[in-house]
Amino acid sequence: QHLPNDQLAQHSISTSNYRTGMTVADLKQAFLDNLFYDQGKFPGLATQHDYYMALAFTVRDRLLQHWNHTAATYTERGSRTVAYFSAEFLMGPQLGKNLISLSIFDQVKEAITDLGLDFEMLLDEEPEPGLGNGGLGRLAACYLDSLATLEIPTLGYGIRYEFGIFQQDFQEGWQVEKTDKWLRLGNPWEIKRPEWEVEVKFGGHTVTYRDENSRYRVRWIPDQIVMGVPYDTPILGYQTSTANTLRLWTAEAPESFNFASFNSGDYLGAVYAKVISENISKVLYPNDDSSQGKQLRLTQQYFFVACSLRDMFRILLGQGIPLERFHEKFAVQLNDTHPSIAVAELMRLLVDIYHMDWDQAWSMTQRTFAYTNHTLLPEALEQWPVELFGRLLPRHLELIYEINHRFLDEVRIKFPGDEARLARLSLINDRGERSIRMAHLACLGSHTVNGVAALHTELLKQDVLTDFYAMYPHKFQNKTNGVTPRRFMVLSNAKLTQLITEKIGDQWIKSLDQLQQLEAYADDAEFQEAWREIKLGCKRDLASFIQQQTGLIVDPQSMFDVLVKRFHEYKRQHLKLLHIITLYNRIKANPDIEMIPRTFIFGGKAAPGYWMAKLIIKLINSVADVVNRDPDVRGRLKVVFLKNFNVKLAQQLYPAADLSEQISTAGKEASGTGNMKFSLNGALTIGTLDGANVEIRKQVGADNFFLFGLTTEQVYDLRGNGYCPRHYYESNPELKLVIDRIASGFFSRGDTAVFKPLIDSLVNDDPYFLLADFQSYVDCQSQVDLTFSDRTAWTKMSILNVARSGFFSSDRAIQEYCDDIWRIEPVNVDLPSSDRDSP
Ligand code: GPV
Repeated sequence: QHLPNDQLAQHSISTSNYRTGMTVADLKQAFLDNLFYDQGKFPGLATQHDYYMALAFTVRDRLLQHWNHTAATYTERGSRTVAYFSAEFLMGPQLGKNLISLSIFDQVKEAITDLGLDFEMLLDEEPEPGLGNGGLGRLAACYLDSLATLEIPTLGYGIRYEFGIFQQDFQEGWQVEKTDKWLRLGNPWEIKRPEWEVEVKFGGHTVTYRDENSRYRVRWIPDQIVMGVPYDTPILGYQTSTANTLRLWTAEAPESFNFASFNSGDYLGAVYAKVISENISKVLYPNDDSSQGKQLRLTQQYFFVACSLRDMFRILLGQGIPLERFHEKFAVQLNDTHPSIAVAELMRLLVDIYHMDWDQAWSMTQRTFAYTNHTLLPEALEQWPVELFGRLLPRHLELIYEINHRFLDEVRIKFPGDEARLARLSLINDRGERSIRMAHLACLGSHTVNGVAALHTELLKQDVLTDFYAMYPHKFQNKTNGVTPRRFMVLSNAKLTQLITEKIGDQWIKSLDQLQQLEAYADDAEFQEAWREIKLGCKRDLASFIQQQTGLIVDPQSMFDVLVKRFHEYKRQHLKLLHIITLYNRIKANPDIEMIPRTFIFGGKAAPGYWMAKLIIKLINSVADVVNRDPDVRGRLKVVFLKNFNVKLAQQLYPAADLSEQISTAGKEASGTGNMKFSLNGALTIGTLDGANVEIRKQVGADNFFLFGLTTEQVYDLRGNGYCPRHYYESNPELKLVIDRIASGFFSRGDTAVFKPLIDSLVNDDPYFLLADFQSYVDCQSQVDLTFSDRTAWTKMSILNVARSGFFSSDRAIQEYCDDIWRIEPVNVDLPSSDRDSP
């Protein structure tokens, strides 16, 4: 039975009482109330965490109005909805972000401060929800933010990992990993929805049978069943009434399953089966830009995709929309190939369960999905051995064979007699161990395929997906990535936000292009001074954080030169290191040499199984040890490696950076998004023509960007003509000295073995062309120094970088997805009149 809607409206929680009121007095009362009734604590016994929880619940009460009304509106209207499928959502802390969205940051701060508590400390108390590795997961989070802000009905679908990305620590300079128990003290932002649990099948075999019309059908007889239970988190739009939902799935054992073993006395066996089921959502795979090929990973992928599609059918049918309109109700975006098994699963649901004919099912499937590719690296392109795949998903394997069969017939018509092309395009890779190419399944099952930066999309068309481009050129689009200014400017850089708003008003927060108006102040001496003061303030804050974390004292007047991102050889953190050692060597050779003081700041995790990346981390820490202690350096160079880089730390770093290092080998970084966050906080970029760097340089102007290194084409040519890194080593004395110093054990207390694998790789192979780019990089860094010593010139460039980076808002990116891929319109959510104008 249902309560009539008008009852709901009449008794709708009103903002005039303290439970959801927005005045400072209401907020104080509600906070104390939650401390008492939810945490069951009185102030004398309460921990920082109790205070954080009480505050989080106070905020949650205030967003439920938005959340419930949004859900009611979408349900009533049967609104077209984006379903964003992603194995990762790197959301970052929610409290501060929600305060900004609700426009109650200042009131809440006042209420908490009035009560005698440290507001910043409470914000800091929130554990990071690290359900992602890096760029891909953070992009999903920025996109949810923009979708809500643009009032687009959206469901984010993914996995509620019990352990997110590991916590990084250092032992003797080596990375060590600790499990991330982010849920240990409870998560106030999620609501469990056990009533919407679904069953997911695994394994077993298929049988054929004839239905009532004696049509041939297939039934899947699984040998394992797992329950998926959804947990919902609200995603507030910025200053809108829209609150969308992030729905993450947890695996649980079915209550009744394995009762047989229970009754036969195999109690431990039954419990063991339960443990096995629950392993599915236990831990996030810590690999970035590379696939591990483990069965558990495929299990995770199918688990969340199957849960999500089932959930979408429940919603569809619950709204009385006929099955045949699934693709009109939902636009599904596949965030890389991780959820691409959805193509086969939707076919299975339509054909096997709903008995739709193949052609209609396939047409609906292709109209439902769109696929975003995030990488050109061969090791990241997922391929599942047919063996493994068939054991876990026997019916899906049959369906993929059928899809492939029909597809290859289509290829034969378009390209008669081209056997080589058939082999290249096939969903099945026949070379070596037979495997399924998930990128091919994703391309084929989608109406649109997009890259994440202009260069990346071009390289997809010319290289990685060139045969698909030849088949379906109309499917390919570019959608350059973007980042949300709400988190990465308003929340993390309050002073800069205030200064900008004083000059151009506050519309830029929702229309980032308006930052252009700042150009008028680029030469204004007073504005420049204020701009510099803000940067200096952020650098002071970071300096005190560094001292507290590492004990190192760094000078806020020095240039803060920042390189933060996941560790990967293609991202070339070790090229930065070659530069640092070059400067160090110059000081050792000539202790009185004039040098612009720099603080080098590193951050980032390496995949636990990626040995070379871990060795690079060790080398950074070893160089830091030597350089920071050497009295000859006289503080001119400081090397800091901040452990456990995550969203929280990122928010402290971008505002304090002078120089943003974006130094990947050209043609390797699909886009990058950190590059955009730096630029929007007034850092200047030193970078290669890779990923979105190309577009940043175009937007801010070549004069306001430090460019170095080979182009993609030059890299291809050099590789084709037999690249010989040793030649660079032998002919460049400064480079040789750097490499020899590392090899000699200078940074490792005489140990010549430890860094040998890295040195050998560089001098003999150098697959990422560090030695080829070394001189260009070092020269460009001298240019950086020269510019930095002219404060006015530097500040002007910094202002222009911000003024011209509005393009990199995720709002712009999402608007393009809405217009060109999803064909979806906003839905305005109206709150009951009593609440509309609050606070
Ligand atoms: I594939 N990316 C990532 O973080 N993890 C992955 O597994 C894969 C891609 C990244 C790319 O490396 C970045 O260049 C890009 O900016 C980001 O995805 C978002 O598109």
